[in-house]
Amino acid sequence: MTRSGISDTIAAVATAPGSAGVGIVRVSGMRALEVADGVFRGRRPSNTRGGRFLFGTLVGADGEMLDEGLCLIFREGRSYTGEDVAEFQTHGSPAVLSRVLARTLELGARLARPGEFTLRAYLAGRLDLAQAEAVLGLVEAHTDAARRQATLGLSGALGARVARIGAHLTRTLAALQAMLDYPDEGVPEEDRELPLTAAMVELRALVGTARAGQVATRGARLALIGRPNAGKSSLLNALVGYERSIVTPSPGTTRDYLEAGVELAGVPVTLVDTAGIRETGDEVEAAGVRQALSLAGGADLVLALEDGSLPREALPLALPPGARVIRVRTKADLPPEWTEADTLNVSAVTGEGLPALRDAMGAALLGDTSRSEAWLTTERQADAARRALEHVEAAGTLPDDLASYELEEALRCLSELTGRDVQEDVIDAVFMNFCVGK
Ligand SMILES: Nc1nc2c(ncn2[C@@H]2O[C@H](COP(=O)(O)OP(=O)(O)O)[C@@H](O)[C@H]2O)c(=O)[nH]1
Ligand SMILES: [Mg+2]
Repeated sequence: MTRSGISDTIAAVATAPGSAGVGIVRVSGMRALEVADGVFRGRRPSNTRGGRFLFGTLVGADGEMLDEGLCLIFREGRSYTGEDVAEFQTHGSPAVLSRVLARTLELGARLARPGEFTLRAYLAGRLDLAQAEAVLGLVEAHTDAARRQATLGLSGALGARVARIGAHLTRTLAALQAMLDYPDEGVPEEDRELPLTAAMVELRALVGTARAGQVATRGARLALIGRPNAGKSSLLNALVGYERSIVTPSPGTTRDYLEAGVELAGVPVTLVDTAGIRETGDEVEAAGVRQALSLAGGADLVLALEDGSLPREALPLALPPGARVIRVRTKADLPPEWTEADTLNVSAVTGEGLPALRDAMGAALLGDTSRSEAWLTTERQADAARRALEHVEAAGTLPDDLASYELEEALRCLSELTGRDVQEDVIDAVFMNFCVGK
């Protein structure tokens, strides 16, 4: 499907549905300016140079005025898609936009598929696949961390990071080839070892950003777990800054789970308050306990709370294996019954320890990734980078001729990441997630 209909002229409403000050209809393709001549009255778009805009009226088939507005003109080679493009800025009314769009379709344009403008930009070589994904990330960014990563991706920073790793691999391959071709000459060990080590280190760091990248774009779920009365609901309220969850001195108050959203380190985090974990004869409460453990298993991060003002009791049930956990000793304002080194002391009442807890949560979610570097932000990118790393690690353990094969495979995975060497179905899957008009 990727390249089918690529010579058609396409049109779509580019702005969000609903009323707004301004709305945009976009037309791209060989006949874009001819279509614009048909719908726009003023100076003729097809007689206008690229990079200009015209003021005039938009008209229907019978010459009826649909709206007043602007026509922006971009010429082939100097537009988002790389093709001739006309953009109409009208009043952002659904009635106006649907009539203007309908008129462009009557004049020979076809309705664009989701992401088709960006797909054309990709096919024209104006964006690589990672940049196209960044466009989508920018359209969908709800937090500053997501926006930052999308702009880094769009600027080509991810592509540059990948290219640097590729260059190390190419140098290694050249050294291996020289050793095979001229076995007597002797290739200095460092020509082979240094770039391979550099590639491995940089690729590991890149793979290590995948988690942060996904958390930044998709957000994270964080479950608060502990015995009844450990202070889970109080801590959730302290973190969100208002009384979201009921707090009482009687244990077993929270039976169902409850969610609240906060932003942490620029990332949207859903905090989940759960039923206190204990052995109980109450069927509803027992169901809540089972649910709490399964929520902990599905969370990106678990806060395991223990009351610091009472003698310590182990949880009657084990936390799911593999869960990322921050241990919290609650009620730090009361005289301590116990302490432990790697446990954060927090009081929901005085606020003591909350900044340190927020820092720890941010660090656990984002890792030690540098905010100024480009991260892997989609599962597709992460998968390609992980496969590249496997090949590079394999190369490090193999004799030269087999190592060369692994390095070539690694290079293939890297070019898949930026989209220079990808199957059509992968491209289709990327653009399927876009909205119409982008
Ligand atoms: N002194 C003190 N009491 C707390 C603190 N956090 C919770 N509590 C009290 O402990 C009891 C249980 O708190 P709650 O948040 O409902 O615990 P949950 O059952 O784990 O949700 C309530 O009486 C709270 O007022 C704290 O930081 N300091
Ligand atoms: Mg509670």
